[in-house]
Amino acid sequence: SPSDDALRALPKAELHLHIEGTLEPELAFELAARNGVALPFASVDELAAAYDFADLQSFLDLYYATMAVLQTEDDFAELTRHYLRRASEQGVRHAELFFDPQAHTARGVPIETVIDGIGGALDEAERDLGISGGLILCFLRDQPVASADRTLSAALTRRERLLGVGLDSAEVGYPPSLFQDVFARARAEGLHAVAHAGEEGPAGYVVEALDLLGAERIDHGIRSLDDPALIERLARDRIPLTVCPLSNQRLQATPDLALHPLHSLAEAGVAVTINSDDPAYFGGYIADNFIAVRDTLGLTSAQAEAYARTSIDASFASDARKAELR
Ligand code: ES4
Ligand code: ZN
Repeated sequence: SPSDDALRALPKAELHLHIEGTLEPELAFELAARNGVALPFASVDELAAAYDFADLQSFLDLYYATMAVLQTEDDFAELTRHYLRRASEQGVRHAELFFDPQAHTARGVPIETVIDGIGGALDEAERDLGISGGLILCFLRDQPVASADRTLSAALTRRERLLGVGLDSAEVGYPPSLFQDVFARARAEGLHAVAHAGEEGPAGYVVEALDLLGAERIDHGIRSLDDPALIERLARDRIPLTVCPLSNQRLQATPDLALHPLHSLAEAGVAVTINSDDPAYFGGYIADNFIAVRDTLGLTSAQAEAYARTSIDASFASDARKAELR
């Protein structure tokens, strides 16, 4: 099977990464001190020790609390610079970054501060590291639809910065159908659409994301296996799933990495990609996910190359850029 270095060297696209989920404890404490924000932990070690999650909600509580240290445009740029440097070392050549503007505007941070900070660092990485990419604005599904609607309107002052919209945060009880109108408005602006579905929620949420939101990719989607007709549809229509093995393990979305459905989905003909979700919290970046898959489920060189190639095909990069990356 392929070496760690071989897995790192494979050219890949990162399609499921929350930029706020790349906030490492060290940087969190540095920004907390710089901005005079109190963290509910006394030290880097104490914060890192809290990364022991029972489910999605227990992670989200810590994720939203810790990101309060992000205040200025430079904070967002620094966070993104740190991530892109690590991503480059892990073979990422194209990165589509999720961000959660409502989690910042709720704290009084203007959306322009968020978008300009992350976007500026992406421009630098394009120049200095040869990484292409863009931003996907995620609506928080556990917040009111009216808030998502206001967020989209505010973000349209930076329309040229956005690749698309997505849907994240607590899933169960917040079906995609709630967001049908705001997704329609985003698509009318020419934005791509993706959505988290079937992480903890049912396969029916994946169907809703496709039918009602016009989702072009499904983030996670592992519960799709409960519905054989849906699996057939995903395969036939080439709807990619952005799967995150270490995340699923840490949040106990799957009982054990050795039982993860990644290969089953691929063998059913679904376009599956391997991604990192919130790498600072879940124990690794994208190549670390490939390595963990190799060590638990097994991963041949041919399989690893196929997953990496699928990530490029499933990206929103231009056809010219995809040709360059393959
Ligand atoms: C997330 Cl793992 C996951 N699921 C849903 N929403 C999220 N936001 C950040 N990470
Ligand atoms: Zn996610």
